[in-house]
Amino acid sequence: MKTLGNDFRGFLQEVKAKFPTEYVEIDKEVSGTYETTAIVTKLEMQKRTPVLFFKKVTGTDFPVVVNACASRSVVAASLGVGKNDLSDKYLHALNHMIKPVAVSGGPVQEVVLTGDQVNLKKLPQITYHNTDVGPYISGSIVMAKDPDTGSYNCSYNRLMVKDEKRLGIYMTPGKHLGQIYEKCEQRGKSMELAIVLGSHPAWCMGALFIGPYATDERDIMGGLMGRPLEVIPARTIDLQVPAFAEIIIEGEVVSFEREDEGPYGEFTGYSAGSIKRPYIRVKAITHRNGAIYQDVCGGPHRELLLMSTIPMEPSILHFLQSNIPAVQAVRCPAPFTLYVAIKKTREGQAKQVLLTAFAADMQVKHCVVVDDDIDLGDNAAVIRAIATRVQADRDLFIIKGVSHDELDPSRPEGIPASDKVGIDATAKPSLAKFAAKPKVPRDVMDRIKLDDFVPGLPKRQKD
Ligand SMILES: Cc1cc2nc3c(=O)[nH]c(=O)nc-3n(C[C@H](O)[C@H](O)[C@H](O)COP(=O)(O)O)c2cc1C
Ligand SMILES: [Mn+2]
Repeated sequence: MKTLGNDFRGFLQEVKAKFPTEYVEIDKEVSGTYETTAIVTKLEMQKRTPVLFFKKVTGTDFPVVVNACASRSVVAASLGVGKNDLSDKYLHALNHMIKPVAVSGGPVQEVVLTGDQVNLKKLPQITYHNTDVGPYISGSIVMAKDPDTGSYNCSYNRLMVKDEKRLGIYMTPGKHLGQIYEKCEQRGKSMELAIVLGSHPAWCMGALFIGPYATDERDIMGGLMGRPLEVIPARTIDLQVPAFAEIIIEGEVVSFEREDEGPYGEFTGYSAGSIKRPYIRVKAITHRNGAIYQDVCGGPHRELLLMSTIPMEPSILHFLQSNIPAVQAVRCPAPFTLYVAIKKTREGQAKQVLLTAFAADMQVKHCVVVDDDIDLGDNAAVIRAIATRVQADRDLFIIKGVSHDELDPSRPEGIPASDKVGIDATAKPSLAKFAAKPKVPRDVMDRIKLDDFVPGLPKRQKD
């Protein structure tokens, strides 16, 4: 099946045509200060997450799109599959990456603004929540290069609009962009960045791959699209940029300088305060004619959580399975939490899986391993496995003070580390030898017809 469009605007046109209930254009003027978030929040309260196209946002000429990746079926359709095949599609892309291709020109440079023409305040100024220090850009893919190997990295990093030409940036220490920045600082060089706005969902999902430092996420974007990402040289920095993006901000992170960044309402559902962090000097803004500004609502909203988990689950599954084939499935049910299902082949294997899971991504803080008779989508079933298959002294371990996301609000003051908890909730010594599960015999289930005994009852009853 084909992807929905080849770029952001092509995707939007096809969603509008093919999924009319998942796409809304809003004519009425809306403010970027809390109002777009209020609309997203009110719709989420009704379990609705359509793509929202705001035609007129106060103070800017750019229309704003939120929720491009807020529905699993729309993201799946954008990659040419049904929603149950999303994880398999991602795994396939990891095994069939496609490198970017240089093209001779692209619409993203139809308008080029440099020097005094650079003004971040002309872009939509979106403030999400009352704890945010001010407007942020949070729907952009940040691209940078390793200073030694030249290999590219892509990630999402919130950007605080400080003035016309400066952006604060939050790079989780230990994640790849932070590592590139550390290397650049050690060499006394600034780190050049291309900030990409208006990305096809395949680019978004590719950028959010969790895995080795050396993997170029653009190759996964290609794998997901089934065609290479087309790139052209940026105008003021030594980086390639996607030719068919909507807007590119070119800039550099200045070495050794720090300024306050935050507070900002985070994906954890908390606002962890303001910390001295690096900032970006913007050198150019380029964009398409009639460029569309892509936004992702900050904080624990549906789009951000889905964007994180859709790529995270197959990325971690890929890593675990390539080390331990007994691993069958994974799920990230909450921030910093991972469930893994295994078909256990020997004693001690679940603990080996736990140790490997902590190595898969530093954000894994609490990990539970269960047998594959447990449906990971059913939290109650996982909790029941913990209740009935775990003896804490035997099956639970804590590794104290391990590197972790500093946005964990429970971590000790000033220390970017957390205690990691592993729970082996598999049946011991094996599922086959564990206490029997009671069942009505198969032949009786087949023989008994409800209507013969309790006719006329409504099919479903409220609890
Ligand atoms: C909408 C959104 C916003 C994010 N904001 C940040 C951020 O501000 N800082 C950060 O370090 N990671 C942020 N992340 C998570 C990273 O983008 C993600 O962990 C990415 O895979 C890191 O790239 P890397 O594996 O190449 O280091 C965000 C993710 C999403 C979906
Ligand atoms: Mn990376």
